[in-house]
Amino acid sequence: TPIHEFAGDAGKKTLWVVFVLMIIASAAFTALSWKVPVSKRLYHVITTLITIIAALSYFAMATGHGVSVHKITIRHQHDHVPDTFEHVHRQVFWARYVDWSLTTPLLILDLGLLAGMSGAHIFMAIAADIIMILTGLFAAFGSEGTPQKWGWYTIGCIAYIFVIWHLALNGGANATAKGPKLRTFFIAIAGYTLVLWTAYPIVWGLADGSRKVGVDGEIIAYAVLDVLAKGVFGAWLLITHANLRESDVEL
Ligand code: RET
Repeated sequence: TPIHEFAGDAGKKTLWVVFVLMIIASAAFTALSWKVPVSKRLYHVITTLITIIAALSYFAMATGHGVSVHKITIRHQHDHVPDTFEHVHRQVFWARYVDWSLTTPLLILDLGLLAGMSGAHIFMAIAADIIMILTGLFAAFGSEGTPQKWGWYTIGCIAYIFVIWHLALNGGANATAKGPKLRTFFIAIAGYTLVLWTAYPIVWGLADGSRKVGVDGEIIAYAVLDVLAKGVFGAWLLITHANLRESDVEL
């Protein structure tokens, strides 16, 4: 009989709570956009789209649609006795990867525009980011015990380093050119982003990757990160932008 690793009550409740929080954030960001002229609303539009996509993804996960059951067979090798097999059925929330493949490029766009990065640099960071998320998806569905599972994960981590590289070097240099106020803000919000984003592959490694953390633990950890990386990030960006002329984008 397989071991079942499924969401319990705590996990299911958490998914609904985050769905509601993302709806509230989307409404609040929309209301904030009405306080600035249309020409200054680009960050509002991008950031609201981020929380709307997250709300949809959380709705899919909470209703049981954005999830599939991954059947894992673990082979235990022994001396002198035949191999034994352990079967695990674990929920994998693929909706997260749909969410991340859309929202992380939008978050990079927010940061790239804020810093005043060139189109080419923003695009390179987004390209690396999409590779990071897609390889994470392949890793999540890769068979247990196969080298390619952690291989995909490793490629994802390398892609992540490229994302950081572009944002830190090119973003940092451009933000500096825009003046000390913008530089200080960019360093603060990009540093905040760096800390939060780096927690995702760690959670992935402990939960999806090595299955040391159960499904509820995984849901709760990502829930906290998502609220901070999308909701709190968005509020911080939009409120600061309203009072920081150097953050204006002309497009
Ligand atoms: C994966 C696994 C492969 C290696 C790496 C990962 C990084 C994921 C990140 C996700 C960020 C998500 C955010 C969501 C919305 O707020 C795909 C877990 C490096 C950085 C910010």
